[in-house]
Parts: sequence; structure tokens; C-alpha cells
Amino acid sequence: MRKIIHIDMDCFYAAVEMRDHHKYRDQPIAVGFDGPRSVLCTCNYLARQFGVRSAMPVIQAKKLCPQLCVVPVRMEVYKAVSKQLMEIFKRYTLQIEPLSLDEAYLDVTDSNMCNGSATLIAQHIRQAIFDELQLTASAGVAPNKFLAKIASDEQKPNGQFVLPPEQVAQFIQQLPLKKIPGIGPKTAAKLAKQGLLSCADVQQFSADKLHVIMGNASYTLIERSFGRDTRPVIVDRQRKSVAAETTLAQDIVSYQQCASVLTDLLATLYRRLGKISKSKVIKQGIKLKFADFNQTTVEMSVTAINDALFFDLLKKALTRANHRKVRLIGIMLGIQPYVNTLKEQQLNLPLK
Ligand code: TTP
Ligand code: MG
Repeated sequence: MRKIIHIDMDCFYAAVEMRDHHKYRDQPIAVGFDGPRSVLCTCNYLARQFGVRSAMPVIQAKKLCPQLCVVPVRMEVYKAVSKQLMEIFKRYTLQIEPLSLDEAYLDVTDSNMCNGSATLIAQHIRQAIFDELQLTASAGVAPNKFLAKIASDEQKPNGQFVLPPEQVAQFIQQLPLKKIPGIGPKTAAKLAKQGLLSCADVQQFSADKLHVIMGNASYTLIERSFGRDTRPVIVDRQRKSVAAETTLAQDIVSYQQCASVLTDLLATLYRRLGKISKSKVIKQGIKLKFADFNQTTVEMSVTAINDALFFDLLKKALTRANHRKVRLIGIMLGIQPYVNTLKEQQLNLPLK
């Protein structure tokens, strides 16, 4: 049986801002660009009491909480804190899979730290984060990644939840399906229509019927519903994509307008691609978000990057507009991480 810890910082960007600016400590704050059309990155727990949430448009958040203070994003600071965080993790194990700036899985199955107790390791890590970074984190300890991630949310903020293997069967029963990563509001609604709300419901449901509803994703859902997840903690996950996107200052309609934005985005994309220049491009894609907040993506497999293709994909995506204006344009490259060929590895061998 494995021992996995999932660590997730509490209201990460907002917590960093409260740490660095004492005046924000006792007021509802959110982090984001304070424009009429922007959405929030996150908010502190005081703001959450008003119903404010991540990814909420600023306008809506201010309706819910008129005194909300929207603090500008300081991405460089969050990145630096994230590096410090990873350094703390490394003292306990090298089996680390970062998921984002503020979140990681740690596999401590073979760790001898804290007498091999995953619970104690998680406690020590959270204490070190508090002492050294003046920030709080929550942790979940469980036999696999899926359960550890669910567990870290159970006692948020500044809490820890341990799910021992013998309690998994009981715990998973009443877990709402919408808490399973990958089950978004649309899928959850589809499942609810069939009377499927909790993992227990899925456990008792016909696998064939579920396949009709969800296709191949049904296999994973059944696994998760029984608390099973065999995915390993992947150290050094390589980038699989590069992207650039922009929310427009004003919604636009014409292909010409979109194409001009696309040209700017291409420059950003090339800059980002340049940093991982040895990667092979295998896919290109366009994303459009329309004025009603629905979005569409068009992708195509390629063997090398092709600028003109982006404009063709844009045209195709625009055929789905149905008279809706465009509010956001994004472009994406799927990449195959660079792998040393055997020859290069040999060349890189240290001289004896
Ligand atoms: P999360 O861990 O999802 O959220 P959080 O740390 O703010 O709050 P919680 O206590 O619930 O964990 O995301 C980490 C950071 O990523 C968050 O501080 C800001 C950023 N983020 C966005 O920029 N946009 C988003 O939609 C989300 C969800 C997060
Ligand atoms: Mg977090």
C-alpha cells in the first residue's frame, strides 16, 4: 500500500498578499486585474464568506461583496514562494509531482523520515511552511493520489486529513461525484439526471449504462468510485503544451479583428516556445470564448509548427460563433518533450 500526501496552499495568491501587506489581513480581498472584464484568480477566506470564488468576474464578485479589495497579481512573487515550497518538500522526499505553483503530490511510501509516518511528515511540512514562509497549507494523506487530493480539501484551511486504507471504503460512499477531479458541473449534471450523485450511486449502477452516458471516461469514474487510483507520482513532469491567450478589452466579431489579435498572440507563443526550443511541435489549437462565456476549441495534429494553420483554425472556430461575439482568444501548441537520443547521451557521458 502506498502513502501519498497531497499538499495545497490555502488561498495561495491572496495569502501571499496578506502576508506581505498587513492592511489586507482583516478585510475581504481578491487577487486579479481590477478591470471591468477581468476574472479573479483567487480570494481570501473572508471574501469566500460572501460567495466570492476563483475565476469569478470582478463585477459579479463586487456585487456579492461591495467592500472587496481587488489586489493586483504579483506572479513573480508567487513563483518565488513556490520554489521555496518545493525546497521544503525536497527535505522529506524526492518523489514530488508539482501540479501547480501551490500544489504537489508527494510519495512517501519509502521515506524513513518521521519514523515512516506519512501523517507526521505532512505535519512537519506544514509546520515548516508556516515557520519559514509565514503561510498555511492543508494536507491530505491517503493510499493514492485521487484520495489524497480529496483529503487535502476536507480540513481546509490550515488543516490535515488522514484517510487510512481501512477507512477508504466507508469514506468513499458518500463522496459527491462533483468532488472527483475531472467531473465538472456539466458532467455532474448529466450524472445527476440518472440519479447518480455519490460514489455509492456509481458503485451500484450498471457499468454498461454508465458507458453509454460517459463513454470511456466511465472506466475511470468506476475506479474512483471505489477509491482506486493506480497513477504513480510522476517526478519531473515534462511540459506537454505551450499556450497564450488574451481576454479582449471589448468583444469582437469579425475575422479580421480576431486575426490581428492572433498575430500578437503568435509573438507571445514563439517567445514561450523559445524557452523550450528543443521540443517537437505535434499539435496546434485555437480556443475562442464567446460573450456568453461558452468556449470552443479546434485542434489539429501537425509535424511542425505552421503559422497559417492557426488562421485556418480560427476561421473554423468562428463558424461556431452563431452570432455571438468573441471575448477571449487563445492559441496552443501540443509538444513532445525533448528526449536525448542515445547518441547524445553517449556524447554527454563524463570522461573517465
Ligand atoms: P487553488 O489551490 O485552486 O486555490 P487557492 O490556493 O487560492 O485556494 P484554496 O485554499 O481553496 O486552495 O489555486 C492556487 C492558485 O492558483 C490561486 O491562489 C490562484 C491561482 N488560480 C487562478 O489564477 N485561477 C483559478 O481559476 C484558480 C482556481 C486558481
Ligand atoms: Mg490552494
